[in-house]
Order: sequence, then C-alpha cells, then structure tokens
Amino acid sequence: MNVIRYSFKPHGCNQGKLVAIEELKDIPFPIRRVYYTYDLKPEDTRGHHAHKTLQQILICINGRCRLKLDNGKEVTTVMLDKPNEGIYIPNTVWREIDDFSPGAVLLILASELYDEADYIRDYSEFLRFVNGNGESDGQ
Ligand code: T46
Repeated sequence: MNVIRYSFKPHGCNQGKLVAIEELKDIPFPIRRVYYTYDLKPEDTRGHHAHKTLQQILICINGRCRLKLDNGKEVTTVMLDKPNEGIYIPNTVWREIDDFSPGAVLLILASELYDEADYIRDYSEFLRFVNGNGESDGQ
C-alpha cells in the first residue's frame, strides 16, 4: 500500500533544530489530540487495531521504531527514525508498532478526540469492515 510521508522543515542551524506543525497546512487534518508513548522496551509492541474514522500522523521524535500498516489487501512496513518526518495513517488501516530503540519516543497527532467506539481491535472484524460487509458488529 502507498505510504504518505510528510517531511517537516527543521528551523535552526548550529543551536539545535525546531519543527513546527500547523493543522491543515503541514498536515491534512485539524489536530484535536496529541499524545505520545515513551519508556518503551525493544520487545514491546503497540497498536494491533484500526480506527473507523480517525486519521493520524506518527512521528518518532527520538530514536526509532517500526510501523506495519495493513489496509486489508496489502501490508507495508516502514521505519520511523527521523524527528522531522511524519507517517500518515488514514482511517481503516490496521497498525502495529514494534522494534523500539532505547529511548524511543513516538508522538502522534490525531484528527479526533479519544473514542474507544472508533477502535476495531479484532483483526477478523477489521477485515469484514474494510471488505464492505457492513458496520462493525463489535464481536
Ligand atoms: C495508534 C497508536 C500509535 C487514552 O486514554 N487516550 C488516548 O488518547 C489514547 C491513544 C489512549 N488512551 C488509553 C486507552 C488505553 O487504556 O491509553 C491506553 C492505551 O491505549 P492504546 O491501547 O490505544 O495504545 P496503543 O499505543 O496501542 O495505540 C495508540 C493509539 O490508540 C492508536 O490509534 O495508532 O497509539
């Protein structure tokens, strides 16, 4: 599947760098939520779900991790290892994140507030959902 990467322009030179991200200008959606994961071990694995409507940008602002994206037809794996690069995850894409380096920090910009009802946490249910077999049945 096609992976959309955003390269954010770093400002600064010999006294560190600064990246600014503005909604609907640098990324394609309004930012309604920001969260991050840290204190991750190399054997940790996160995600293992999809969202019905949520869009997100993932930025590994420190260290490295691996992102697996699955749209129900194709699977793609990308490394997140640049603090000025974001990977866009549209809705209805299954994601898994692993292979965290020591000190990895993953920052996420999200298009919606947290809503557990938006999650599809069962892979079979996800396949039914993306293959057009109607609404998620929650089973
Ligand atoms: C995704 C990956 C990258 C909240 O209370 N508010 C929030 O905004 C979020 C995201 C989570 N939570 C609670 C719900 C759970 O009790 O935090 C706990 C862990 O959440 P979750 O299992 O969803 O965490 P991850 O890291 O597996 O997944 C999250 C996002 O949910 C997901 O959309 O793409 O980060």
